[in-house]
Amino acid sequence: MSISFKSKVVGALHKVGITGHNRFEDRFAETYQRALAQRTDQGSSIARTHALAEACQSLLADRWAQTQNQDAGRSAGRRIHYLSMEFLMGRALSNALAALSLRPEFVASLSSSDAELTAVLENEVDAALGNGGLGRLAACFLDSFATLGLPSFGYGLRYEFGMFAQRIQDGRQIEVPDAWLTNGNAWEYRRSELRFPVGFGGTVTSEGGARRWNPAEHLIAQAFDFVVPGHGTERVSTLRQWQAHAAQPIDLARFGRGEHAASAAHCQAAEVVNWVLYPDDSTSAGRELRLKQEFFLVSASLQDMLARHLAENKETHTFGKWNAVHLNDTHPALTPAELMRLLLDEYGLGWDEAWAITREAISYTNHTLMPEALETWSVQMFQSLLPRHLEIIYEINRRFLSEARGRFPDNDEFISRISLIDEAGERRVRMAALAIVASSKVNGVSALHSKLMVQTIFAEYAALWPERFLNVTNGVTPRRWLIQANPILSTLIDEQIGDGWRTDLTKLGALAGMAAQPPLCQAFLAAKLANKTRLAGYVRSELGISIDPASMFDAQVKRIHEYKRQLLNVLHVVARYQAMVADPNADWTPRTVIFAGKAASAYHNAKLIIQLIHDVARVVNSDARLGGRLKVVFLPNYGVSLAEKIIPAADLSEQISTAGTEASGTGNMKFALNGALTIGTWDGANIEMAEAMGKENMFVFGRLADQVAEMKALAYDPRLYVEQNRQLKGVLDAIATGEFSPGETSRYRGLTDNLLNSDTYMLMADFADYMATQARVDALFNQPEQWAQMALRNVAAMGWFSSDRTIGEYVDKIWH
Ligand code: 26Q
Repeated sequence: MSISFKSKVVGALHKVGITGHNRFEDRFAETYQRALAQRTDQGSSIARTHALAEACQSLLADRWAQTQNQDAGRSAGRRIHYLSMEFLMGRALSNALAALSLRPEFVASLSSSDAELTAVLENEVDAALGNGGLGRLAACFLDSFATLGLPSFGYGLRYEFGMFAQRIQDGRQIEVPDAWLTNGNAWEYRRSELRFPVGFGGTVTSEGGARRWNPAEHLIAQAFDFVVPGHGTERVSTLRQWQAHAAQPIDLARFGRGEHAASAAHCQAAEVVNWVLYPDDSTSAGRELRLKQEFFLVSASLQDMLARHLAENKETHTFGKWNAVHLNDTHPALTPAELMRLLLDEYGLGWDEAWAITREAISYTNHTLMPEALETWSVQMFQSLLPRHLEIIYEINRRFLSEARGRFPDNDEFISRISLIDEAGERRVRMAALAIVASSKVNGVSALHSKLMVQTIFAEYAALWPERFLNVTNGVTPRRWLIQANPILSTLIDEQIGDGWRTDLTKLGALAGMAAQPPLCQAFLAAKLANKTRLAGYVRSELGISIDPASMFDAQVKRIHEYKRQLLNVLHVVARYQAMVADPNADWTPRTVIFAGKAASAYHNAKLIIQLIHDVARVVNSDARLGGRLKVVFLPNYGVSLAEKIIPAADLSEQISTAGTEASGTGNMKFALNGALTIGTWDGANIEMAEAMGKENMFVFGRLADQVAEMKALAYDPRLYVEQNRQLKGVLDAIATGEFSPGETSRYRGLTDNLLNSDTYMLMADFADYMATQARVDALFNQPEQWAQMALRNVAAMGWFSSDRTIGEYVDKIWH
């Protein structure tokens, strides 16, 4: 470095209007310098990334201590504990710099160029400890907890390997372990004093009337804290992640006998609990490990909460009053059983008092309507791993069913449907039932989903307790999904309506009245083009494919799942391709169709869809007759950071799930917030978005949820749709006969036969409407100013979809 670091920093501070000495910023500069100097490879950009993270972390530690002090008093109110097996945090550095108001101008002057700054930020690996929407929602919620200043903790597991990294080889997905901790993690803080034993297995005995669990083994749960900074506040939230260790160190005697591996076998067996995040379709193999993970999270978190509660001189019986414990889906649904065990067996409370505390504390969010996705655990496995918890669950069930019988006498069928134990076949514990019975409130994640939830999967429980069920529509944090991901659009919005929207997203509404102004439309299009150009550069460097930033960027990025219907999108692409080849001189609107997403490793059809996208892309992208007016790209390894690149650059957002299947969606919100138009079905949160922006500002198509249900009930026959539609028949024939897979002509017969014979997700029924709607999309894209107006109306309507609003509703209606 030619000029001294300190003078650079002071210069930078002047540039952003911060002056003075011995202040926060000076400390940051000094900490950064020290961290950098401690690294032997001082000049490298990786060293800078680490040093910057360490400097931010040290400042955040002050805020953490300050927040904990504030929250310890009785005046702070109730604490929220958000239990989740998944937190998809993505990168932290850019977010931390923004939260600490040490933003780009400042950092830029520490680096020699913008490119270097970008490289420093891009070095950071994503914390990808989640599968998809549910995990990212938890991360957005932590951001809102901190920003809204709510006393709160997120609780999760410190997985050694997060969501697998996706590689593509010959068009096929390959899963590679995501070894995200290899280079260390500057953000985590090991809380050596916070260790709790977690038992497994063993027996239950009676001691003077009381039950006592004698576990066969204990693991130690060690806390690692990740500080989540708020924006526009010094408040922070904490993500506390548990790491499993063996209770005993290595066996020195065995080691001495030369049995090196055996001397540490129990250590490794303990740490297996933290090895991997389960993918969402996991098969029965390894299910026991998943149950162990779930209990480990629940037990350590509850012990931590109780210890804090008592350390603050609060009484055991007020635990529920001071602590809200929220279950992110049923994955932590052992919470009521473990809390009851702790209160009954460890703290000696009576059943009624313990149950009242448990019910007061717990609430639960459901994220899916698919009956096959509802978690159940075999009673036998429960018995061997958690015998005392099984007893408690039986007792909860006995009391619950006796209450229900009182209200619905002589209705055994009803009783067997609501029981916590599924008695059909191998007996199993129904985790959703346990969560509902033990919760004060149960919510769905969009208006439609919450309505269907009480009409279908949870109808019986809703009949018993209608007041227990409610809706809280999802939201996304505007800090990451607009301010950080899209600085160009953010600046444009500042210029139009001031920067008040940055702290109150509903202020975006002011844009609606300006949407018709031609100069604003032009500026919007220019901002979009800049983001598209950046993405085009990324696509070129990753895939070697050149795409035209002037073409429509049409994006579908999310987990690959049949219900999300990436295949319907592919059918449209093939239909368009065939039509273009048949009439190459027609006035085709240029399109770039962008896909990204991971398929669960055991999900055969999802993996085939990825391969089909690649096969179609190869044929389409190399067909000179199209003159580059249609391109298809699949960007590998979708995750938070890739989403931050794709979403700001999209013109069109594909949200095309079969109506009634997507609980909410949150990608849909991120796209609209960034000025993409949506082509979507009347499903999940698409509906509320359309209502907020006016239905005329969204491209809505397809059968409605009740029509889907009705057609299913009336023996739906997909072949009728194919016979009536020559274009659809041509598309299916081409795929089925191997036009895109000449080396293996029958590769996609399974997929096409499925569509013709069962078509569970009704692609055939929605195809014609989808095609017609895509034609309307093309027509509007040819009128850029009209397009921009509609996109601006979309942005203006998205204020309500901030996760700050969502969390506000949870606080009012659920957590109090
Ligand atoms: C279950 C058992 C064993 C192993 C894994 C799982 C498992 C893991 C993850 C089951 C489900 C998930 C993830 C579900 C999920 O992401 N759901 C999405 O949640 C979003 C936030 O509410 C919604 O917007 C999406 O609509 C919903 O699909």
